[in-house]
Amino acid sequence: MCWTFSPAVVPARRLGAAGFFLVFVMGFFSRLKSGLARTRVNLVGLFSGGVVDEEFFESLEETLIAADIGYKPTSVILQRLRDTVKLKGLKTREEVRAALRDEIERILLPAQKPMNLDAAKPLVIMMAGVNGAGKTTTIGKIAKWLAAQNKTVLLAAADTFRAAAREQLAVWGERNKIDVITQSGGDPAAVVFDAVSAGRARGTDVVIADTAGRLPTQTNLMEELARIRRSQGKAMEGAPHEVLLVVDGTNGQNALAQVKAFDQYAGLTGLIVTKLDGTAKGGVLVAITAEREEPLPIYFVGVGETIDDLQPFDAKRFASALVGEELEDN
Ligand SMILES: Nc1nc2c(ncn2[C@@H]2O[C@H](COP(=O)(O)OP(=O)(O)O)[C@@H](O)[C@H]2O)c(=O)[nH]1
Ligand SMILES: [Mg+2]
Repeated sequence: MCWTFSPAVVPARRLGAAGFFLVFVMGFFSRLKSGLARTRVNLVGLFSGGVVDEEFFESLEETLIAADIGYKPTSVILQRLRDTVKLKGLKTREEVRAALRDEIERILLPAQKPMNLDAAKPLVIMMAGVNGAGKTTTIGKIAKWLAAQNKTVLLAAADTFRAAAREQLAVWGERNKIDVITQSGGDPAAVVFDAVSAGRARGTDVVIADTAGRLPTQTNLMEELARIRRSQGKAMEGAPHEVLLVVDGTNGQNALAQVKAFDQYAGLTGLIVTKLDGTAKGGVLVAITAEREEPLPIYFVGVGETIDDLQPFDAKRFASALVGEELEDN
């Protein structure tokens, strides 16, 4: 599965010549792992040998905080790790690494949930996020992923702020041979209304609405997002069925504030975290998930710029990749 090599070139370049070779021959898990290389690098150093003592725990704590796991989740993880070390009599750092992987996986697992593509027809998905988070790129990637599952897709170019945004979506649409609903007028609510109506009329499986980037502090734009959401409900009862926040993984802890604000205005149903290939802050997924008792599903993670660089989120794989363990590709 996923034996394409071109998509992996981007993270590979960042890893230098050795990384290039590695990525060239590797599959699914390795792509995630190479993507998380910058987050992982400090952890790998910690686990490369030595005794399990107080100094080790202190370095581990610093490293987890540096990976943007956050203070509170880090202290919970550390406490549980110390308990496990005592209880099970763990002696080696390698054993602690496995225990850490289990702790991270335990936190992330509730966020691992596949999107139910058959919840409605069309299933209407609205994308939201700050500028440059990766919304439009991710829509292209999801469209390809959906097409591979024989789902018909219609895109709504509701980022009406920038003409370039419409064109960018049109290019993604062309590449995937998918229609894009646009309007010369500037009202994003009207564009999504049209797109959902067209999706219903055509019997399309999935309608995905792109929206303009906005900051949580831009109250009028956040209110506009709520209006865009309502407009989809007018075209089809219950729509949008998914409201996804696209979060730039390099934003680190700021992602937490984004989740809160976008949820408040638009009622989020899930998350996509992008750019995990270029960040030392991959731990932010742990921070986001630990924040809520019932965490939002993380449907996908983005690990590169090309169309194949999107993976359904898998808690175990992510935790293993983060702590630098080996797992079989599949
Ligand atoms: N490295 C990397 N770049 C990404 C990823 N997702 C998106 N990008 C890049 O981020 C930039 C902004 O993406 P875009 O989709 O236009 O963001 P938007 O403003 O939210 O629509 C583009 O250069 C994308 O190629 C990712 O997972 N990894
Ligand atoms: Mg965009």
